[in-house]
Amino acid sequence: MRHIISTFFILLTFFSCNEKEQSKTKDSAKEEFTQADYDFLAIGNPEKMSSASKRALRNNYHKNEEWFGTFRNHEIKGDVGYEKGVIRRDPTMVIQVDGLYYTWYSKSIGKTYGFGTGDPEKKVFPWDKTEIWYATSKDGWDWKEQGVAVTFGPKGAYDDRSVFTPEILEHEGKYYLVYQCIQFPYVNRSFNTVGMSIADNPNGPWKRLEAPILEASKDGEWLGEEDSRFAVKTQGSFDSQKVHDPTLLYYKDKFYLYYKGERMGERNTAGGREIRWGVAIADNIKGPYVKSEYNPITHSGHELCIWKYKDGIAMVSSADGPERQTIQYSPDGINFEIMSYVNWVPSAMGLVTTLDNDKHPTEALSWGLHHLSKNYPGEPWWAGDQYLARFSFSRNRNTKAEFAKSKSD
Ligand code: AAL
Repeated sequence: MRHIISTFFILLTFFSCNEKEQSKTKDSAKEEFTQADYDFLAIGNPEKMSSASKRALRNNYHKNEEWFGTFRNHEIKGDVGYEKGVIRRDPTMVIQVDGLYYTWYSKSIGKTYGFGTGDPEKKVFPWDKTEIWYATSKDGWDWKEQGVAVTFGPKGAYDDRSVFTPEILEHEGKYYLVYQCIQFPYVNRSFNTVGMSIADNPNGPWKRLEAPILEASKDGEWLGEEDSRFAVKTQGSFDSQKVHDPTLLYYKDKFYLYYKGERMGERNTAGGREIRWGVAIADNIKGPYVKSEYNPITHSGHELCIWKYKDGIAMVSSADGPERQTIQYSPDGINFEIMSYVNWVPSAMGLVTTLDNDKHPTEALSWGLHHLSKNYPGEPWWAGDQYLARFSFSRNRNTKAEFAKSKSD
């Protein structure tokens, strides 16, 4: 009997503690919002809230004012603007060395034919048979092309067909280019890899690593023999076919290699392509890079645009998925939340690394480079040319002073 009574008291204590815990959680959830929040959002009666009002409170948009703004496009001068028959695309971040701005990008010359020509030597995409070139500028407007930085690897190597979509990281006096690689032949079912080249000077010479630093997970299963990347038995992980747009950041004493993944048998979702991002983390800059167990870390976006802000990581999600055209922030580099929505996102943004990122949430976006496309009537999109341009981001004019200034502009 004594036994039964003591068990009863233990259970009673457990349930009353648990109830206290629960009501504490409920209270703290309630306490997150103040009368000022309700007033700002014009919520007259917090006991009777519509879904939209609850979402507005939960998503905090009224507190994220400083993350909103507008992108604009600007033409640049010099060698890397529009040139017929020349592809210049996917610029890296813009770094500054000895007073000169540097950027690297994919460059190729010659007609694109698409897949299925029967000739494996023919260029299939604008970024096929592409090398990594670089340009410099004194003012960020007038750019001078300097030449090739990284070319294809030797025949039979992982990078013997195309090296493209580079990103740059300067770390402890050395320069690291990370980029996509394709091995011959380039077919619809090609799996791509991420390569790395290292230099002591931004003008090179660049030394490539013998092996890629990241590979597609290849854990889906193709259906049939036809070269279709949509015919699959199983799709596999979010990055089963492609690891794209590598972007390397030094963060919390480790190297964070962010990338875009594409699955075998890609589907459409939310009116766009099935695109997700992942991250692979290493202690040593040359790897091994270990894919995070939390991947995928986004369910939207296209070319990566990612930067350090305060203790966390911020990013712009561009073209695809339900969260396209948003700016997001994560306190730990893994768990991103939407902070704002934007009207239009430039393609393949290369941010400027010398800006004072912590000054303002969108300071890192003040200006940078991106690419534009020129398509020709009657030709498919992939037969068009791409060229570099400059973007800027201006904050919404919503303080009284800014509004007054905007009227006098
Ligand atoms: C871009 C990027 C990658 C793709 C191709 C060239 O938008 O996502 O770089 O491979 O298109």
